[in-house]
Amino acid sequence: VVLSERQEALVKSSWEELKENIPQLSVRFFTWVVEIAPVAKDMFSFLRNRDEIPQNDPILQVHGGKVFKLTYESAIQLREKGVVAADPMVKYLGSIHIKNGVIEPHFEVVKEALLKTIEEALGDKWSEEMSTAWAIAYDGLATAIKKEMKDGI
Ligand code: HEM
Ligand code: ISQ
Repeated sequence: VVLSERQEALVKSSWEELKENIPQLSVRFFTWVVEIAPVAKDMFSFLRNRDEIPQNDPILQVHGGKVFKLTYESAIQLREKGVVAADPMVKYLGSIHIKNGVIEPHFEVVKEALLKTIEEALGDKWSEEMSTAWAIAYDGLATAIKKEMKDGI
């Protein structure tokens, strides 16, 4: 088993809480990405040529929210099938990230930022075990996307 029932439950319960706050969460998520890897700023159209992370940019909020939601859905897939399927969404994400100049090492940056954002958002409800569960879900999704990036479209 890649993800235990208990780990899946931890991701599910925390997602229920996180999803109530996607706009703020997305802003924090991007803030962490830029803090960890300042060069990443120039990759995103809505961050380029700006001094600060925009607090009310709908694209930023939707894209940020999608990363959380897709990671959550990957936890369920990993629990059920042990692998994240190369569905049309994963294929699309492979091509969009290639186009935007994303390379493999960037995935570690986004992973770290995602985990920090979750830790900060959950406060007392956060645990090491929960963080590990999200990390496994993210790695499964990242592996699927990176494979599409490598294989090309
Ligand atoms: C765009 C998800 C990793 C950089 C997007 C979009 C989604 C997404 C949903 C929007 C696509 C669209 O509808 O146009 C994910 C997921 C990731 C991931 C689920 C990991 C599991 C990364 C990494 C980087 C990155 C590692 C590198 C820093 C970008 C950029 C865009 C993008 C530059 C285009 C944003 C723009 O419109 O300017 N990503 N992403 N992503 N992502 Fe990611
Ligand atoms: C990567 N791709 C899309 C959106 C994102 C938001 C925050 C951090 C990384 C991201």
